[in-house]
Amino acid sequence: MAIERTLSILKPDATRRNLTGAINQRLEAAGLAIVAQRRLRLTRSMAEGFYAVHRERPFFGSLCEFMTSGPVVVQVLEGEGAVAHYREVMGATNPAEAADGTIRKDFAESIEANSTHGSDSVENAAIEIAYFFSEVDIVG
Ligand code: IDP
Ligand code: MG
Repeated sequence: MAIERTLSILKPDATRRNLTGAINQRLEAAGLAIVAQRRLRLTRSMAEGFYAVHRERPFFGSLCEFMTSGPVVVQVLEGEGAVAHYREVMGATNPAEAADGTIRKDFAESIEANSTHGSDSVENAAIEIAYFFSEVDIVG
């Protein structure tokens, strides 16, 4: 399998509960290297742009409100098959359906406040990484 990069976001419910270190420990233990990382507060337009694919969904407004409710940590993760691997490490979108030992099972508060974002394809990972990082910010 190829070395890939994926875009991760530690969401406001995670930063609010001081879970950045605990989640990062899971990532590194799973063989996902944090090759870029930045903490910021998303503006409404940044959140709407990032989640534009979901703009027709009923939860879009609430999701953007939540994503701007506190700081986030945006990260680039690198490793073997990192896109699919991180999706496995995160678990299902709804923590009630997430497998034991996954980040969302252990940390998520709800289907919306589910602690982490991970890109869903290599193609989207490249787009999402470029949304937050320049190539010079990523040190593998
Ligand atoms: P994913 O994060 O597992 O890829 P998506 O379907 O891409 O899930 O949804 C993006 C985000 O929107 C989720 O991580 C979650 O925060 C939120 N979300 C998804 N489905 C719902 C829902 O049914 N109600 C409220 N929020 C949702
Ligand atoms: Mg998604």
